[in-house]
Amino acid sequence: MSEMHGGSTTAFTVADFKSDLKPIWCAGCGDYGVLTPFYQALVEVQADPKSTVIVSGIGCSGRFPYFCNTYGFHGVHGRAVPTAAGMKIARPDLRIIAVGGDGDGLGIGGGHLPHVARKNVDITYILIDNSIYGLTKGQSSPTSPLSMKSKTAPYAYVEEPLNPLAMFLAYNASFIGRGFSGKPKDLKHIFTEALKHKGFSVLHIFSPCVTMNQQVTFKTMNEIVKPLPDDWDPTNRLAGMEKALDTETFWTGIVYQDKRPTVHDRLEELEQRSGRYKDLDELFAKYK
Ligand SMILES: Cc1ncc(C[n+]2csc(CCOP(=O)(O)OP(=O)(O)O)c2C)c(N)n1
Ligand code: SF4
Ligand SMILES: [Mg+2]
Repeated sequence: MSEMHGGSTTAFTVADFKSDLKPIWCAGCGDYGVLTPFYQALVEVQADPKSTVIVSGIGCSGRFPYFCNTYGFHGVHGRAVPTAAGMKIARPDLRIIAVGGDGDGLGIGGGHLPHVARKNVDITYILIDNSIYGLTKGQSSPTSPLSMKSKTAPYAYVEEPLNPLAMFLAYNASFIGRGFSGKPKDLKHIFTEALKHKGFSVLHIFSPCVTMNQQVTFKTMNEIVKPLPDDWDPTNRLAGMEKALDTETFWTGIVYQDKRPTVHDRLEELEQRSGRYKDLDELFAKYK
């Protein structure tokens, strides 16, 4: 907790965001490299733990809320994003962050993303991608590369992987970042900017599973991941799509940002313009 000194409040530190529970991920799991810069970004934006909620789906990555000293909601598989969006609609005063895996967010939960993106609900979504179902011990996921072996594809995976970055650009999410848990400094910056963004910020984070996936590893990711050039223009969506479709290099950084009204802004504007039914009792009375 931050301390009061003569009426002034000291800043929140990383210690304020760490819960008493130590992460129980396998030694070397990429998710540690996501959690640490995530704490640091919460410090950067001085998120108030008392008005911050972390919502997760099911998976190893879904354990995130346990390790954060904020409010938390460990929901059901594939429903982190709609749960977070619903929370934001009900409580726009809260900072809501959704976290989940590639199976959670792109498999069972994949249908929710375009709608939260087009509504531009003011939440942040961290998609932690290890190209495998980690928690359930190694089934192929929607981002497992073609030919990758797994518990469910003992000879070779015969399906094409999804391209989350290209999907988020096609959905026109208003903030899109990509990062790698092997580059925590870059991740801290990406998380910080995403948390500052007003609207739907979505982050695709490569985070190798060292236990269940011997084919998408820190070594293979290190070889293919590269930061976007310094003069990158994040307002150019078409250029972002070109980078997203690059199969030789996985470009990381803030790929795209569009500062546009959120669904709340638009509803407020509509309410003011129409001047109607500010008083709900008045509306209900019409139907008595
Ligand atoms: C409705 C439903 N279907 C299936 C499961 C089983 N299940 C739990 S986690 C999971 C996949 C986890 O993979 P991912 O989302 O990539 O997270 P990771 O463990 O890799 O972080 C599955 C299939 C479930 N809990 N609920
Ligand atoms: S199974 Fe994989 S994703 Fe899950 S904790 Fe272990 S290394 Fe991490
Ligand atoms: Mg996974």
